[in-house]
Amino acid sequence: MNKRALITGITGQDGAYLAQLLLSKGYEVYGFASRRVNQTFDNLDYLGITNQVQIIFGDITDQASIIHAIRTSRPHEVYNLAAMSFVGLSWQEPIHTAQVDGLGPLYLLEAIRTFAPTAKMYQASTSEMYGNNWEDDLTQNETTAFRPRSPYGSAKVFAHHSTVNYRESFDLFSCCGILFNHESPIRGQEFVTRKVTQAVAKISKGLQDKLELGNLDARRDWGFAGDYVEAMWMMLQQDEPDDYVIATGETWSIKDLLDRAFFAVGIDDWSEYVVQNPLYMRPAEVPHLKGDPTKAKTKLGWEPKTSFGELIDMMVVADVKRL
Ligand code: NAP
Ligand code: G4F
Repeated sequence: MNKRALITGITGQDGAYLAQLLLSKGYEVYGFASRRVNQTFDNLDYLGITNQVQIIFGDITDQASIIHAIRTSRPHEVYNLAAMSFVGLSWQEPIHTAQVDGLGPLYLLEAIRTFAPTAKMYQASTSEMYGNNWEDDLTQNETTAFRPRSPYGSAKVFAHHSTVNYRESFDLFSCCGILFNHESPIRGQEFVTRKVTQAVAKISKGLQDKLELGNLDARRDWGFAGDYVEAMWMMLQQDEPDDYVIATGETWSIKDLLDRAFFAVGIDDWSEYVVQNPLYMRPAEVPHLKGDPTKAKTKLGWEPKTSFGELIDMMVVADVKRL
């Protein structure tokens, strides 16, 4: 019998890569997706798997629709990837963010506890939960304190603790993956890597003059989404549920990102193209993220396969090809 998986947020970057991975392993894949007026499945289309997944419409803030999805799919594994995932927007939509990213996972946990108590559950936690603790811990691991700096980070901390709490209180097999930034050719266009690779592709073709950015000194630990969804799956194949940091262990600044992306199209000096715009500065910044994936390596046997340079090259090439 094939295993059944329910993925919330299947239309997003990670949802699409995870669906592709699970299909390749013979899973029956159900995707929980919010209905849109002009419905598109661009990321699933990009990976060529739209017709292989079964979509159940619903909203993570509507518990009735979650229950419907659980009862319809009868999942062995549930991956909760649904979120308002753009940190920058979370200051403008703090309540919506708290509802979707904080309360949403709790509705899901409660539905699993009631209607599918043997299902294994993955919660998409994030390095954004660490916030401003880099002065204490230059490298963050599973024991590093959370000091969120955004409504998004705060909501994710609530969801993280709820997931751990349901594991400890009700014996649910619920795991949190504390994933550091991960990107791909289907990364949302509002995130800095994709914003840069798209602009670089256009600049290289003479279709754009300037790229407006915010803080160029922030540092992130960037990996490839295709590698990171493997870690999600591995967590649910263990004998015991647990939480894991998934990261590369390297950190790069936005300036490093610009160096690499412009270099990919043969431009050595990007200074004439890039301008800073206060519009893209955040009310509170997370200045430095660098994860320590030792536990994932030791216990799951997981390691990132794609380097930072390979990742940015892959994204630039894909954006040039799209033009
Ligand atoms: P993404 O591309 O923004 O995808 C988010 C998904 O959530 C989309 O499919 C979106 O659907 C769905 N969604 C939003 N609001 C919803 C709602 N109310 N009900 C149901 N679905 C809803 O994000 P991602 O990069 O794939 O990230 C996946 C998860 O990992 C997110 O929880 C994110 O916070 C977390 N995470 C991401 C990273 C990263 O670097 N990518 C790192 C750590 C953690 P629509 O597009 O239809 O709204
Ligand atoms: O690409 P970003 O928007 O990603 P951010 O804020 O780190 O969040 C992403 O990673 C988290 C994991 O740590 C996820 F949980 C979250 O869902 C999301 O996937 O910004 C990265 C950095 C920030 O320091 C930001 O201030 O880039 C800086 N930046 C500078 N100029 C910019 C820009 N970010 C964006 N989006 N746009 C700019 O123009």
